[in-house]
Amino acid sequence: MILKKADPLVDKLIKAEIKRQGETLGLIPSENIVSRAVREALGSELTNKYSEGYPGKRYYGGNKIIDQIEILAQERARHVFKLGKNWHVNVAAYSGSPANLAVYYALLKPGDKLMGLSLPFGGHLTHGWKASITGQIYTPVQYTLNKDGLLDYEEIKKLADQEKPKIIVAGATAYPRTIDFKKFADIAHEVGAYLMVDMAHIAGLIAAGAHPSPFPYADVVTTTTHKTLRGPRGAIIFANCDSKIAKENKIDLAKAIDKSIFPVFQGGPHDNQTAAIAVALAEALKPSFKKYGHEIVKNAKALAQELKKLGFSLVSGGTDNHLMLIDLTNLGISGKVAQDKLEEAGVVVNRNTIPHDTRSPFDPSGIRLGTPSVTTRGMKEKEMKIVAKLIYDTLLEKQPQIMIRKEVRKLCAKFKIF
Ligand code: DSN
Repeated sequence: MILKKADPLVDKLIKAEIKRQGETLGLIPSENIVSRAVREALGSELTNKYSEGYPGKRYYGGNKIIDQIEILAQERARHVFKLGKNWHVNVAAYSGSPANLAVYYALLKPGDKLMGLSLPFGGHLTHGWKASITGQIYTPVQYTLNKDGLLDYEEIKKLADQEKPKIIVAGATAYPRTIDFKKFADIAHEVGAYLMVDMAHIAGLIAAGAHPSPFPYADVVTTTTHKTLRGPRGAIIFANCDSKIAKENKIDLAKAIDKSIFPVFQGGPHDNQTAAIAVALAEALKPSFKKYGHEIVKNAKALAQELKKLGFSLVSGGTDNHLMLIDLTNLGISGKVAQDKLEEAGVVVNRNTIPHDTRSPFDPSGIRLGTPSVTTRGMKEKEMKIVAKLIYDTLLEKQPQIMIRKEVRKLCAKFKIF
């Protein structure tokens, strides 16, 4: 009511976006729907505060309460991922990209080799892709996937042995299969590299026990907090204080990473965001979140299976996690056309390159779909079959688009967000 009066235009736009989210099927695997409690913390008066520094070591007065909030978020993060005191937790990074860059700054010198999964194969910009500063300041070494769209640990090992990177990043934005963190650790540690796991996409699955944890193996783990973890936008960096590689390099991981976030990359943390992260982490500690994480995977498997039944070709043949990639090559439509058609019908996905794509990233051969949001809405395997059919009818033009849009609205009305 207050916003409506103060700024009717922004109020109207927010309401339009709420309506759009409510009436469409959000299948972008990096998106989710946060609780009202998370939104309340995010929209709280904590945004009024400046707190440069860390708990007990602030550069501004008035931070006694903020300190408690930050410590609470750190402790909850430790509980969610079942970590001992040897893991240092930094919850101050604004988001995933600056968190990753801050880790590199802490551990690398300009020109050092940074090895990660190539972006068109499902990696991330910040894993050393040439368009990102991470591929410009550091020397990128990029691994890819085999012809079946799978990580090839022997090839990754060969590349690591040959290039001797300083950091190997394990983690992806478009990889539908389980990642073997032990294999990555063996490869990295044998060449004296740090294993950094960017678990952003699968953090919620790891918290729920629906994907193996990287913590027994990694030197550093980064994550965003807004994907499967279902919190506000933000990031967490975890540093393993027992890291042998760090000790060999005489680096105090915790100190180096904290310093890199502040004062090297950032000024004051976003305290409202930290509080919202703490709220989301408390939610992730509940038994219902465990169930949620497993349901995301069950739904993804059901959606993948149904899409395959309908004749779609999926990269790697299916999924073990929350996402899948449809290879549209034999349908004769591009990822962009598919994304646009689906959006018209009320199904929101993102176009994506597929491994060994011959098309451009702007108009690639695939689309990426995931189940975190629809699972939050309460949809189950039965609904995934309906969703698959709606995608099929849209892309193969089996029904007039207006009819599909109606069906999408009806389904969304049964599984309300707000
Ligand atoms: N943009 C995110 C995603 O969609 O996967 C990664 O940061």
